[in-house]
Amino acid sequence: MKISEVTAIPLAIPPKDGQIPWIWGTFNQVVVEVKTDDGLVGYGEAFGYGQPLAVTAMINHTLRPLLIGQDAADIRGVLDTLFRKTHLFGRYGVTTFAISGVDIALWDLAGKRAGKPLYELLGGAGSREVPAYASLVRYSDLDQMAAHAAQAVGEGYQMIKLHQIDVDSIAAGREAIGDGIPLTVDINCEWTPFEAAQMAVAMDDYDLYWLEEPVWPPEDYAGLAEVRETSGVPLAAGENACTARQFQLMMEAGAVTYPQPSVIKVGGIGEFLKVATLAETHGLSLAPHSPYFGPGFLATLHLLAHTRQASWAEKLYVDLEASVFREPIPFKNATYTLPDGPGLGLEVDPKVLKEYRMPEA
Ligand code: SMN
Ligand code: MG
Repeated sequence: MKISEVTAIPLAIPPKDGQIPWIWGTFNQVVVEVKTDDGLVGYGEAFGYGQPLAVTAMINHTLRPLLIGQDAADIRGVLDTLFRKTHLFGRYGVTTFAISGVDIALWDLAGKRAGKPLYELLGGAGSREVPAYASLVRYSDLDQMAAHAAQAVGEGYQMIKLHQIDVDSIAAGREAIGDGIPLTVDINCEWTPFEAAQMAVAMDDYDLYWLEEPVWPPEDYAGLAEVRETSGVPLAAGENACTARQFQLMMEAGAVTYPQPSVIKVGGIGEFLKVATLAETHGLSLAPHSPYFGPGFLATLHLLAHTRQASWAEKLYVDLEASVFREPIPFKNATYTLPDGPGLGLEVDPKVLKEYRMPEA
């Protein structure tokens, strides 16, 4: 079965009315559509928040010619070709985000061809129930932040992540959610290791389950290891790491308690699985990064159910005006039920792809 068409579709679906936009702009989704000569269509997603057109161009102009005519069933071989033929453009960043989207689409195709859900192709799942934690956006208004945190707990979320970066906000967040709920804080790479160690200790007065990406730059694994050791606070990081190679360096440096592979950035499903194996051999639990809404979120649910190395999926606490899927992902009491349709398990809605498609510059 040969690949006959590859198209990256950049989307801009706004949040529902009244919901706070994320500081990085719109929640762009780059959906990757791969067709084969026997009439099947697979969907993937490549990371494109803030910069959807760069990733779209990488797929449509650089990867597409390498893909047309290749055997869609040979996912490993195809991925190896993509990585080797693009390494001159930089292995870590847009190139690997783009490759991730293609990889997910090829797995979706493989599932559709076999008539099996992705988790079965991977070797099965213990349970199709996947609990989620609520990941709040960063609020400038503390009362608004506290109200959303309390609302999430009221809806049944068993863990909350804040993106606030000052101690007062963390105090307010803890007060809003009460003592029994694990609280994590995501800094998005602001501080030197010295500053980070001080802030980690100060924030840990409010009992942090993990502190996420406190150090700039994100690949300062020695700096993260220093913060982890001197503060004693569990650290999470990895959404800015691409390929299992970078995770290997991170884990060998002792940088993280919770590695956070992001399936639409790390290189796709195959690369995520390698990270899961690395984590297992280092005795670490995964905390996958998944503030997504489309095929990348579904792929994460399959991986979580299959690897059983993580307790929660990350649910960005925002709703979008429309979904790329015809049906919602079954969700109750802050827990998703993995769909068991073939491939990723849900059908993409072509009307939504058309209506929210961005013009390509
Ligand atoms: C994050 C990254 C990208 C988009 C939204 C949120 C954040 C997280 O770093 O881990 O949730
Ligand atoms: Mg993060």
